[in-house]
Amino acid sequence: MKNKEIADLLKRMGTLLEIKGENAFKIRAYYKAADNIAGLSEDVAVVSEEGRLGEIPGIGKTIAEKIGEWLATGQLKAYGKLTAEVPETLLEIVDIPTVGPKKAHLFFDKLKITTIDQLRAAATDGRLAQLPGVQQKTIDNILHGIGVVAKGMERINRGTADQIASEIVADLRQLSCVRKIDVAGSFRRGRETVGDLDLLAEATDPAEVMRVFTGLPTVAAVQAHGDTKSSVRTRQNVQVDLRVVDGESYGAALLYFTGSKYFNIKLRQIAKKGGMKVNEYGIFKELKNSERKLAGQTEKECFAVLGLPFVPPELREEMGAAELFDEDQPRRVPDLIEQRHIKGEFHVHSTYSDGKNTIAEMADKAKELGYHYLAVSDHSQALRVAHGVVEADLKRKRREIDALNTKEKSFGILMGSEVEIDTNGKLDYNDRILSEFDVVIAAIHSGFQQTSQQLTKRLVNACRNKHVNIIAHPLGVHFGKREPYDVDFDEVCRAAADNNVFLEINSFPIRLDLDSSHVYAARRHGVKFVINTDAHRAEHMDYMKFGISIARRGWLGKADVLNTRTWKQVAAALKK
Ligand code: DGT
Ligand code: CA
Ligand code: CA
Repeated sequence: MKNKEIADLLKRMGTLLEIKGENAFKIRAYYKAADNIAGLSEDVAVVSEEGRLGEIPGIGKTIAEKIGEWLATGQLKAYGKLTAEVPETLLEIVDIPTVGPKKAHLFFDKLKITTIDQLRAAATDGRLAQLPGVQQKTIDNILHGIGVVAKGMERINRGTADQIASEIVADLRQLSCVRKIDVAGSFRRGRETVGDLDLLAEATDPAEVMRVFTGLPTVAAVQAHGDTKSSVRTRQNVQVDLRVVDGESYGAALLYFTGSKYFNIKLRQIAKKGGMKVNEYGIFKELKNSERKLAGQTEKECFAVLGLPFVPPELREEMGAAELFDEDQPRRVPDLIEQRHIKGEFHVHSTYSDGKNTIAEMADKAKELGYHYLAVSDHSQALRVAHGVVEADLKRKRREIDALNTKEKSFGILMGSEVEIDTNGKLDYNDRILSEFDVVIAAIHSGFQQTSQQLTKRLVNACRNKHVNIIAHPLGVHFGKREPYDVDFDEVCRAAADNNVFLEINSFPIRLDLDSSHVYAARRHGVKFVINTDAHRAEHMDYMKFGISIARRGWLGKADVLNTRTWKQVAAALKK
């Protein structure tokens, strides 16, 4: 389906028109059309072919023609004309935190700024400061934002990495000469962001694998093309390395290329003490004038000959791994949480706020995933941009949930809410309303610029409210836009643990918040966790796997996570 591509194109047009300073009607038309196509369950190509584009709300004749042109030719003349006037690089400027289309228009209109470099220059040489309404604080925020964006471009988020890796792996798996293929590196260790992708394969015809790999449609440039090793850059500008090795060495190579570097060094030290040597070909016993291979085929036997327990990839980091190998008192390898333990989740949205699917549709997806329960937690009233639910609509939502539940025996829909914590730490619904939800999630969506003390106080206040069960995305991370808040995390953890509040691991790929290092730290404070997806569409519930990776990297077992329990156990665990 081309829906997403078309929606993106229309949204880009809307933004560029806004920067150009077109009239508001025209701009809104593009945004609205983009939104409605993104939310369409049908293939827009089919709708277009059947001449039904006009039936989609917000799509008039002009936009319908443009969609038709793009579907037929893969191009849009109007877009080419527009970007000749307002270059596409302006879209990068709009994406800088605190900038947006209005400021981009101002900078473009008054200073002819079209690139991030030009904006940085104008911010530092004093030209921005001369524009109307631009304060020093605005300029500081923009410079900080440019730094965050630059950092975000160095690494890719896990969602993007997952998409690229699964496509390439699926393509290569189809070759009959490929016997095994795995993604190694930081991706296999479950990291929240990935520098590049490292693939490893066993194949009877390595040259054929290299030929197909370097010729994949997603490849934009081939950086190296060897007999058993190649590197490419994809169209999204992500580097992917692929190595083909013998079956005899597959386990050793997987171990080596999974890393981390720190972990590999540790293994080498341990091997050395036992008169052994580790490299990507195997584990060897060092003899007087020769060496003997002890293991290499599987990772498991490599660990075994080193006298070590199998260490799951997520734990092969500096954080924690040193303790696993402590000589006097090695820490036991924990039983980590697994995806199959998840019995439901608490943070998904429906059409009651800014979700694209109805409660019933979200519930169907949850059942498909084998869940026993699902809390539908829409935004609260103050979050207007996300159509927060006003009090009158809460009754309607409750009735709808009750009606759906009477038809079910083994699945329960819960009435939740994602309630705004305002800039003073007050919640957006009063206690009477809050007491009527089955589960209450508190969250911050505004006032990110506050001081560390203020932000800490807001989170702590929310924990102390007698109805709050969960703090959503506790550190406000937004990939490429916002770094974690600078809060007193220890204090937040204490407040959560003391008030029986669960900290969320938000699995949405641009959030991944808490991240694994904060999970690891919070667990030591006795904090309990919940893994949610923050789904705004049914298919977003598949993001659960990203949250599981973070939980595993943070050393969490099944018992540390609320949504591994049955609903009955959950109800008891939520009592404050
Ligand atoms: P990334 O790509 O920055 O997210 O992180 P990694 O861990 O995937 O790092 P990468 O792609 O440079 O290398 C993949 C693995 O290969 C790494 O985790 C361990 C192994 N490796 C790479 N270079 C070295 C090295 O110089 N020494 C050792 N012992 N291992 C290495
Ligand atoms: Ca890598
Ligand atoms: Ca690499």
